[in-house]
Amino acid sequence: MATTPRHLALAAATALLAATAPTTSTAAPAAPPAGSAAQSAASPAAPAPHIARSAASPAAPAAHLAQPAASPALPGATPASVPPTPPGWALRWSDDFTGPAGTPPAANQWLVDLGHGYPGGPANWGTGEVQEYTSSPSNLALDGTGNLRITALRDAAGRWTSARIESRRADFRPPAGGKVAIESRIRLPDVSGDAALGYWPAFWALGAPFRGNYWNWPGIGEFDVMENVNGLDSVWGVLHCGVNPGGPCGEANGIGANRPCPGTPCRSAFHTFRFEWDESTSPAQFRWYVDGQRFHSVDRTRFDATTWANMTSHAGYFVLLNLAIGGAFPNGVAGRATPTAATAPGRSMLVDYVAVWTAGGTAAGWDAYAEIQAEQATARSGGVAEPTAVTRLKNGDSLRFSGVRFGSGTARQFLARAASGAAAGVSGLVEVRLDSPTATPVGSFAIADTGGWQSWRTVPANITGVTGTHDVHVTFTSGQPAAFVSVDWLRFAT
Ligand SMILES: [Ca+2]
Repeated sequence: MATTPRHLALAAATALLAATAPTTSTAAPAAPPAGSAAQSAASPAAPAPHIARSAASPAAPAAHLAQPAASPALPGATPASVPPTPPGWALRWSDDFTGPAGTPPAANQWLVDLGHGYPGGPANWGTGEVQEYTSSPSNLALDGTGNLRITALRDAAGRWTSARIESRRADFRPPAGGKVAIESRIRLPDVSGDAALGYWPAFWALGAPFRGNYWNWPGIGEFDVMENVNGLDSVWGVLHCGVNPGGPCGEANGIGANRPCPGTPCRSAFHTFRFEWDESTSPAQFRWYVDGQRFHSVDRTRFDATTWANMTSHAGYFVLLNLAIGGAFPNGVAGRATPTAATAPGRSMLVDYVAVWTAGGTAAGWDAYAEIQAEQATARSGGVAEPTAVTRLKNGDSLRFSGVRFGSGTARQFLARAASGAAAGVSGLVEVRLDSPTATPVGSFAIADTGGWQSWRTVPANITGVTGTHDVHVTFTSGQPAAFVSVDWLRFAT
């Protein structure tokens, strides 16, 4: 996406015309008209919170659930799913957007941005875009066939609404010496010509320190995996970094490249957009792909050490999906203000999946003393893998975590965040074993009903001292066949 506090950089307004024709190889978002800065000063705060948990929005009426036919799949809305993880890679996070038509994206995966900016952040999301983001199912909903649908709408008064979501997780980065891939399969809004003026769909990522600050852009880094404006058959990949204006990323444009979508126009079919941050190469490299074809890359050698550290040495990145209307980028490419009276409302961006994988690295495995997420187990037998936990574990089930590093300290305690909605009389043991699922447990705790499957508590257990690196097997033992525990995460302590 474009950027954020960019619009406050008055000096950058002169760069507006730098973003021109869609064939310009480095045309990325340009600065908005200087007038937007005045708007920002005049509207210091919006009345409503701008980020809300999607769970906080009103639930869709039950009627929505019973009427998937009311949301017919759009042309090209071929159901698909997160592709299999290739050898050497590990799936770190994903959402397939599976669920009933009209329902919101999973609240435990996504934050829903609302209004015209973050609380205390720049107006118009820093880009000059004009729409209001909402959590209304008419703007933001699953389509019932495995896609997220974001739709731009215009009311009778000419006001635009749309939607923007961002991942709760903000730790997407390569393991030391490895690489991370951030990928989504998207069908862009099916609109072109004058009817498309102002449409600005994007799939992108921002550095974790941006969340809650909102004024440290672009130093914290921004990877625009896919941007598209005005219905053109073009995908832009852009890196933003350093300072604004100017700096090593040439802000506010950033370092970008663009090309048409392979085979079919971006707006006519699903295409796969992928970004890789590769620390296994020398120099390290950022790469952009569409349908597996690389169209942009940026090497670490372009940056001074401080700029590189500022965008790569934090906790990682969170991903965003949005459909903006108007703003600096579409204006700059169109050479005029957008949207116009000819812009057609009601067109949707369809997102089949978002997935993040990592590969390689010297830090494979787990730090025993950090939270080890149950759903990321190297192997699982039984239970149900959900986005943030493994649920409904029962007697005989197990989880394996390969390469848990205890280091030189001696771990003497095991802790797990667990919940149980087991019936009266049902209980079981959560056991830790090293290097074999049948080894004698080094420790365990018993658990029964905690008050429900969502009533989480952190349960400690003493273990015999452990050092070094081991495969940790967590096994579940009960005298009853019913599920007795769900596990969110586990960790060790000295
Ligand atoms: Ca899907």
